[in-house]
Amino acid sequence: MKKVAVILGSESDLPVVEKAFGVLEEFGIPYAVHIFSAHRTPAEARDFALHAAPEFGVIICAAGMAAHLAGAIAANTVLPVIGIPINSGALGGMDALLSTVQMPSGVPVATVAVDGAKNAAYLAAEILAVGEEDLYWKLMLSRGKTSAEILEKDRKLAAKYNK
Ligand code: RP5
Repeated sequence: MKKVAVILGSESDLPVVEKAFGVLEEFGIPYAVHIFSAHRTPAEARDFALHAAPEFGVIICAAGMAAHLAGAIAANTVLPVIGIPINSGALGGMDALLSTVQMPSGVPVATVAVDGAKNAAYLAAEILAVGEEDLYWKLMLSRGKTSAEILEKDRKLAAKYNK
């Protein structure tokens, strides 16, 4: 299976991004983690994007504030890029959200919610599952488990309150 690359704009993004690692591990997806910055290490970020294929199948980029990392990576690869806008500044993540999501036509970044690290990992898994039947069924089972858990909570709440 191809690996997922997880790139942080700064080490300060790690506490949020770590939540993605657990999801990738749950589904047995190999991954590698790096810190590259669109502004502080632009040459290294570009070089990584240029050489990410064929080892990697999806690239997750997390950045806050003027969050250009996902766009800068997407500019240099046609691998799918998922952006996680990080809430790390005075504007509560709205700055990073708009910087990440508003890409020009032809260079997409699939942007998840502010601090949405888990969904970035789930989306990466779904992209890889297109060519990995085992992974596809692991994701299906996980969805079924989540539904069953919610239905059980509904049953308990209904038994307690709905007289
Ligand atoms: C962004 O600026 C990083 O992704 C981080 O979210 C934010 C602040 O970075 P540090 O100043 O904490 O390194 O580039």
